[in-house]
Amino acid sequence: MTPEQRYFFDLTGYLHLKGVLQGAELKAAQDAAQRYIDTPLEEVPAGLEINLEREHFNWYINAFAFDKALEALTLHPKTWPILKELTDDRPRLTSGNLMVDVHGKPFHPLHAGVPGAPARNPEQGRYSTVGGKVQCNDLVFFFYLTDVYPGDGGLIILPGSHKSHFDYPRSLFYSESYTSEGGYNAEYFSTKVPEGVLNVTPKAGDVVIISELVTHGALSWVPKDRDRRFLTLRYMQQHESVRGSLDCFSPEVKARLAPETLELAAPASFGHTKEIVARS
Ligand SMILES: O=C(O)CCC(=O)C(=O)O
Ligand SMILES: [Fe+2]
Repeated sequence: MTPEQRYFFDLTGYLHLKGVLQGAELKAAQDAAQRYIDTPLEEVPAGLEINLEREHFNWYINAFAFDKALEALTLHPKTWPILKELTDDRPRLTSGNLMVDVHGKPFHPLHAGVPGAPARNPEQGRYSTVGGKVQCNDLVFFFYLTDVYPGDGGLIILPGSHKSHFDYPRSLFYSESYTSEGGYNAEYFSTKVPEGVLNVTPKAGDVVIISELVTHGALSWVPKDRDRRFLTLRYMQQHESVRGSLDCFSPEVKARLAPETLELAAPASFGHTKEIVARS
């Protein structure tokens, strides 16, 4: 990580890396995503799943295991040094779905992966700095496969909120986006960007990295002729139990993966150094 990246990530809770994927590499990832999207439901490989019913996105579960061009992104040479630093050389892949945001899906309300004070639950996400380096045990890397332009909608972030000392008051922004019972309001749509909220507009090939602790969500998607596609790779530290689950991928998914991806996805003790880490 460069000093600029380290400072910016620590300050804001996110990083926007431009042009990580280019040319044939980007095209291969885009084509693989298209092949998954075009797969008839009855032909989806075992362990993978297309879910078009969920709120906010069309979900293409375990897309990273669908095609080698997508699997390669989990250990991409441009994001790997950042992943290693942010996990203190203890990376573990815990999820890799393709999300497709289309016009008509509701607003994705502002949320953070871990509500409440970390002290209450040791399994909750943590963000700190040790020895001049960030340590974060809950990270999301969004690999963008399509362009987002200002005014399109998409990802919103409250910069700096990963270090907030207070719970996010839901009445502050988009107050109608939650129901009175506290659930997501599926009838709510918004494309507003009030002061204090940041709308990130990546282009195809860009990567946006967030701490899951930063409060984030997504504006309703405006274009009718284009969708928003991104591979969402979630990482934790290898010794974390991923909130109760020690095995994040089924045998069918694991059977499709290269040995180094399997090692990346494997839990390990705090003191263990993974081969993929030792060699790089
Ligand atoms: O739509 C987005 O860009 C945000 C998605 C999101 O909140 C998540 O995957 O955790
Ligand atoms: Fe999220």
